[in-house]
Amino acid sequence: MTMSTSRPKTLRLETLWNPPADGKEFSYVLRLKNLGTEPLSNFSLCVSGPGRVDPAGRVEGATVSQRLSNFTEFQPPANFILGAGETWTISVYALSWQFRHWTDGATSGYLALADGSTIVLTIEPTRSSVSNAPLKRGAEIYPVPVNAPVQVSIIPWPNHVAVASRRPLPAGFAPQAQSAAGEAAARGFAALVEHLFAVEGIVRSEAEGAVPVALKDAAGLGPEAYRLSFEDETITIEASSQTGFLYGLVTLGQIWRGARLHPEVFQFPASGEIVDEPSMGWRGLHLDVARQFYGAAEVKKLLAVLAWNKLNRFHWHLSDDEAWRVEIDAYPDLTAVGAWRGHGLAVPPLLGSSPARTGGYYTKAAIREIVAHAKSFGVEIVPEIDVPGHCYAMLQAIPELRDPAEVGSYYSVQGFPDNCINPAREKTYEIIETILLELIELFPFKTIHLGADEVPLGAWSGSPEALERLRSVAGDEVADAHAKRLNVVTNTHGADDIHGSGAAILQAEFLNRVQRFLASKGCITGGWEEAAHGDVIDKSKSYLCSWRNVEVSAELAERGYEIVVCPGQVYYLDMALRPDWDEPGASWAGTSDAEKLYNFDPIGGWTASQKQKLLGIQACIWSEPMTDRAVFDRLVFPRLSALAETGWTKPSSKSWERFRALAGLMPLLYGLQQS
Ligand code: TNX
Repeated sequence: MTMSTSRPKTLRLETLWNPPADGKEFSYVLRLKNLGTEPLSNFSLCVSGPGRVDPAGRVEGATVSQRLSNFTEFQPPANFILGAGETWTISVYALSWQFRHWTDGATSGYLALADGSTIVLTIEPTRSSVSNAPLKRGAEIYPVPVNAPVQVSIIPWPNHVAVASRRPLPAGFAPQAQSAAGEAAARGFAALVEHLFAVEGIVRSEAEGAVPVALKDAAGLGPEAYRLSFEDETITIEASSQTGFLYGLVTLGQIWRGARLHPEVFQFPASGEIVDEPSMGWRGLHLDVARQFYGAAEVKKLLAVLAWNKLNRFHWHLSDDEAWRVEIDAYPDLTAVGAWRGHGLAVPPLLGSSPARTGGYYTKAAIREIVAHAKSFGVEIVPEIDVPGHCYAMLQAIPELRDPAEVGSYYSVQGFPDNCINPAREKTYEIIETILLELIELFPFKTIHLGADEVPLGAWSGSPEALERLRSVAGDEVADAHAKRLNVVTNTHGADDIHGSGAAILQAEFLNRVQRFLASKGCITGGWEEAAHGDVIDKSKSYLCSWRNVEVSAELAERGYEIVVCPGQVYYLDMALRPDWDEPGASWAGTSDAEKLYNFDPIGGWTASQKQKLLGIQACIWSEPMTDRAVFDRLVFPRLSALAETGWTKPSSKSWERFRALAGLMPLLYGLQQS
């Protein structure tokens, strides 16, 4: 149980990163200052943030009494008293990886007292001894220039633009539908602009001066295509589907906003046409809601932002080691236990969460509403439950997913022990299939992502049930070798490559069976690239998100997998914009600013036959560093729009200069700009 939590102003935690220099090793220094008048005793210090203290490494000034991934509890020396005005200094000389950015260090800290209560500390972002630069937060805005290279403002840039002359700006628009698809699009568009730009009144009545926009069915156009034409005061959108009409309206809305907000730069055309359709079918965004929780209101606004960028897939990462976020009727503990972190709970306050119970989950009612909302914005949702690895929270809620006779430990790359559900147990399949049936019922797109990433090399090496299964499918030699991995610490410098290992064979057993189950329910299975281990999933009923690099993507396409390209170096939006300390985010995969992302070719070096396997591209938001919503806006925008243009616009029509001139008009999620 969580006990009371207080937050006095008199206790302060400062953290400092000293990079290695002049032959000296690095250190991470934590200083607890007692600025009050009372001495403090009988306490321990708990911190969390993306960076991880190595429990086996040297620590001065304290001992590490608990560590789970990035959550660390430090004990002071015996009988320690922190007197008024005094400072307790802890120096850590071993970390899972060296810090590079200001968001790497502790983002929350508290004291745990002997009676179970906690004291929340005032905490400043970690400083680096070699950088005094002000820390960056908020989106980097590209101001609209005085002279833009184009006269109409549209992102992603359409594939055929032939508009001319200028007419007085309409006050707004009144779409006039002639079919159910047109009507649905008009309603979706009204909701969209209400979400994003309510005060502007883009959709309004003729009584308020709106110009009518005729929505006409045109059977010959593709499923996301539209033709927008301007002629003698008449505006017409032709399309063959709801999404086509919606995209035509979005283009019209964007042109209107440019001309209204920057009348000296952009025009509203009086004649001509825009004929447009996307070059890639899958233009997505992945959001990790496990590491940090995003409420339904945030998800809905994000979906509106996707639609304004003509992005059409939302990959919703609903579970991970740190939390389980979706209501499942058959297993209420998944959310009762797995959706919350806090001091003394099954999952401690990881990644900057507070000692008080924090987190949350989506009820089925909330999910249905979000799915319907997404549909009206032309966005299909792919839910992900990440199995068989990344299951620490799930295992806290449903211990039957583990072999009861399992001994020893293995660790994931993020420092979670024994975080994989057991592929050799019948019970595992019973539970997973029950969960999947509930998910299938919630998500009509009938595509379910099973994760399958980053299973540790030593997974299940202490499970008699798993070893027996391995022995029967791969023989004694493989099983004996796998048993020897028990308690061997791996994953210390990036995720293990488990190709060909016992862990990969057991994972393949699991995926083969679960993928067949999903297919029997008419579903496509998604997976991260590791789901290809053993080549066991049916390539005609699955797709992979390939994250290492474009060479891996090409190789998987060559092997016949359908591919969504999302290389960490450029499309992981938790990667920092630049390598500097003052930039938030991570950089284990690389750094890329909006220009680099814009110019990146996701299918560089692919052969024509490999290109046949391209579904499209997506950006991935992993949430470890996103404690602060101004960090979210900085990392996601305008890079998301740069990705959207890569997915939509033909390479020959792309132009960074034009994109930069228009990007400032695109919405942010929280509206937090760099000051
Ligand atoms: C890798 S690549 C992960 C995630 C982390 C992310 C951080 C992959 C499928 N998994 O678990 O959040 O790196 O950048």
